[in-house]
Amino acid sequence: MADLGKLTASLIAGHAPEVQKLTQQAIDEKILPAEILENGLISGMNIVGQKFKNNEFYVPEVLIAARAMKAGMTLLRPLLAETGVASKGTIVVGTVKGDLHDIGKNLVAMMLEGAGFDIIDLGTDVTAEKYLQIARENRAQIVGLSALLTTTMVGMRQIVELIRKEEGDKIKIIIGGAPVTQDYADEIGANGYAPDAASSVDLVKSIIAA
Ligand code: B1M
Repeated sequence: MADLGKLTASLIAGHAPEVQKLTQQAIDEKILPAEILENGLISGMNIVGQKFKNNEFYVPEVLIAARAMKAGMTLLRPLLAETGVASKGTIVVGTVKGDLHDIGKNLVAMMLEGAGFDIIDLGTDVTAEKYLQIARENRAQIVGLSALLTTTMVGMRQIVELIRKEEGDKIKIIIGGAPVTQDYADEIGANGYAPDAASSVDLVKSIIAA
């Protein structure tokens, strides 16, 4: 009998093969894909996020848990698409133009995916036009900008300006990265700032719920 609690525990421990095995077992036992996702995988990622916030987990543990999450998601994704499980929203993420740092952005993307959002990751060195084009094409609710350099962080203002000019407040913009602050987010008119990957999930949920 599949045990979703065990699946959650294996995800937190970062055991990708075990997560894959338990996910398959749950599928074979006809547990609904949405239930496996919510009560097996997302519940685990939520705990990983909490532990990361509390400094009980560091970057490597989070990356290993995210890899385990991916192992389960590979099996679930086609079934979720088939059963028409509604996505919680689409988010375009990327590191801004001129900036190649992606470890933090990847963590944010993984946490958001772990929370049930569809993520389109544009990678690094992303222009304002690209964020806008891809967000439009995919009807994204939120665009997430990451910057690690003081020299590239300033480019966030131009991205906010372009999206506001073209789409008004229809597409929400969140920002983050080591040099970024809430004050800076307010100054350039972004909809929110998150200091870390776990907080980005709370931020996105609050924006979507508003
Ligand atoms: Co670079 N680098 N780096 N670097 N690098 C820093 C950022 C730096 C602070 C190091 C230093 O001098 N002490 C410094 C920036 C100084 C400044 O501008 N104030 C710096 C520099 C100068 C440079 C180069 C210019 C060096 C050179 O070539 N002379 C160069 C620039 C290249 C470029 O981007 N064009 C460069 C290159 C590199 C590497 C390629 C070697 C490598 C990047 C590898 C990669 O990412 N694939 C690298 C690294 C690894 C770092 C440090 C050591 C670590 C960054 C990191 O991954 N942290 C960094 C020093 C440091 O921070 N200790 C440094 C871990 C990561 C989990 O944290 O990215 O902050 P972070 O993400 C967090 C939060 O910020 C937040 O959540 C994440 C998880 O909790 N967050 C978001 C991030 N994005 C978010 C988006 C959100 C919400 C939250 O919403 C959308």
